[in-house]
Amino acid sequence: MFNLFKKFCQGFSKTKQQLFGKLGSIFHFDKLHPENLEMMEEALYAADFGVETSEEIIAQIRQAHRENRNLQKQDIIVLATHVLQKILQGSEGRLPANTSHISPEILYLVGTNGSGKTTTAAKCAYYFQQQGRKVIVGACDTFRMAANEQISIWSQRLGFELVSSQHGADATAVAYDTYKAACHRQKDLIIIDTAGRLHNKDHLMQELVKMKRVLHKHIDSSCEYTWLVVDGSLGANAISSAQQFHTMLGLSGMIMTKLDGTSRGGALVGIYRQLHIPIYFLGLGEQAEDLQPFSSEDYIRALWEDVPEAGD
Ligand SMILES: Nc1nc2c(ncn2[C@@H]2O[C@H](COP(=O)(O)OP(=O)(O)OP(=O)(O)O)[C@@H](O)[C@H]2O)c(=O)[nH]1
Ligand SMILES: [Mg+2]
Repeated sequence: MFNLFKKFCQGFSKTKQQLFGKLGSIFHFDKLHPENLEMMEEALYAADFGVETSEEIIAQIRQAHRENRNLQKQDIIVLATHVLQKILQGSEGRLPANTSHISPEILYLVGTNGSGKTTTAAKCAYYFQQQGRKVIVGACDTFRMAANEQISIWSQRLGFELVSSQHGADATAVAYDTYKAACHRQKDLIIIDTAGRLHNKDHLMQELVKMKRVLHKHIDSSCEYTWLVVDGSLGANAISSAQQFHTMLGLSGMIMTKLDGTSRGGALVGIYRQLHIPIYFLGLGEQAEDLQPFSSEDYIRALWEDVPEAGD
């Protein structure tokens, strides 16, 4: 658990540096200077928390300052933490163990080009195999030339089974073949990697609708998950595209990737606030083990607490 928290801290270090830098500047000799709160507000905007959340945090600080002229940094952190906890209530997605025995579960990973779907499909396969699940992956990005090779390298490296076809094949047919293979080989979790697409390209979105419709005839709806893989470094810019994916496909979850190395780690709050779709995992690096189950508590602490020393 502690290692997980450390990972969160490392992942969000850029966002945190930004917040802490400004938190220091609103104090002068341990006294809060309310006129400097604008700087703090700017830091919240820059970290991409969004207007509503940033304003809410600043309003809470102003109110608390009116009631107590002796506010300390720790008090500010507690206030911000409370605001974020309230917003992120219900945001943690948890995939239940598949005990239904009705059908294998299916997890569609969808999203815009380059958001991290293929890497995340591999990381998810690895994660769920470690959990004792019997996983098979469908290489349903038949559009991009190098897609098959990319996922097959991951499959060899991490030891998960893969169903693929040639470049240009019908993606739905590959998904169906994966389902058939899952039934034959008694797999209980199918992960479908899909080609990247822009949310406003209707014919490409329809391809996903068709894939889900065909598989839906065979897989119980309680076993279907459609997760949007969002590039977290895009910040709030990802919101409108996410909304469109949700309208077309009925998303049941999200994974935010590339949150390591971005200073826009607050975007997660803005995106959740807008969409209210549970977040299952965060991508905090390019390696298999860099997929972390989302914990709102660890996320908030990682933004506001000191980074533990390496080796702790
Ligand atoms: N730093 C970092 N890089 C990531 C993460 N997830 C994915 N990447 C990198 O992002 C790039 C794109 O990842 P892919 O998995 O190929 O993305 P994709 O959505 O499958 O791309 P398309 O299939 O072309 O739409 C790769 O270089 C990945 O290594 C992450 O959590 N952190
Ligand atoms: Mg891909």
